Amino acid sequence: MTYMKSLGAALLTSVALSTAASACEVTLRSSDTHPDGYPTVAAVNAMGDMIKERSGDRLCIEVFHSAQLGEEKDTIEQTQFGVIDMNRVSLGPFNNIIEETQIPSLPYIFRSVEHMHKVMDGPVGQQILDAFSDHDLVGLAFYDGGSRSFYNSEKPINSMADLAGMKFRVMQSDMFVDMVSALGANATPMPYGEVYSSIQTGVIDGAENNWPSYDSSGHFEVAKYYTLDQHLIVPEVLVMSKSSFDKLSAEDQALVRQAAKDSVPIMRDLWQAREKESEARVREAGVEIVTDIDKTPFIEAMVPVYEKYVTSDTLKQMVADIQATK
Ligand code: GTR
Repeated sequence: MTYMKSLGAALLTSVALSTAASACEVTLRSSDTHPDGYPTVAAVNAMGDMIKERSGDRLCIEVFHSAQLGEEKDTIEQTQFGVIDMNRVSLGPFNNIIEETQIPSLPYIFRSVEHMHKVMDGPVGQQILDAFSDHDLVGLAFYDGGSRSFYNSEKPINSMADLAGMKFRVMQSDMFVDMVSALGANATPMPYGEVYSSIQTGVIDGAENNWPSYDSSGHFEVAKYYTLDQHLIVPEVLVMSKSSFDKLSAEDQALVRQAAKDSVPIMRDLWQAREKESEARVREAGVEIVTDIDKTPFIEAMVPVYEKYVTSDTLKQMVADIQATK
């Protein structure tokens, strides 16, 4: 009898558990190129916890980290098609598709990370989020991507002249190809996942990125010269597929939008901590870092890039608004 009772209880428990585990009515599949634990991945996971709790366990997010769903450019297309529900990406790979995203991706457009936060949290940021809706996407929130600088396997870069003729990988954005050319070097656009082996085999001399990516990608192992020229402060963005978004009730749409916004301060805190950790880790690994670099020639060299990409009145106004943001 006792045995039967406990068997029954065990069965009941296991039924309860499996119901709990499958309680999510909708699970949004979200893509990220970074490994588990990276601030962007952790922030979307935190957002997932929020929507699960706030929806009474109906709505969930599953983050596919480490480029499990593909490289950024491909996952963006799949998000537009509704094959992927959510995506956390840099604004860089959107540059060729949505022209407004080029503006916060312009070299040296932001004076500091604080300036970038002020702009992206304000009307210009909203204008960019709204621009996604013409491209089968819903812009939810911006995340941090620190500042990006050049690293290479050949030599320390102490001035712009040292870049002459070198070959760097850039994100798949025409504007970044022109940026590197304007600095006197050559650019090869390629997916993030191909960079390590391309540096290792000498196909390229180096690439450019922030501390956490330089660290987590292992690029510092094959490119040990890092120069803090900080040419880009490109925000990252969390988007949702319009077709997935349209399937949600108005109430759930509001819930998703709010949780995305609520994940931003979490992301910023994680980012700040991770930048320090990553810097310490790569310094410890013996990377040679050039911090004392005159950025003036770099900034001056960007004039033709601005002329080529800041063309319409709308884009010019966005640049003016950013520069006027204190
Ligand atoms: C990282 C960014 C990624 C990806 C990568 C790259 O800093 O977080 O989304 O864009 O750079 O260079 O491809």
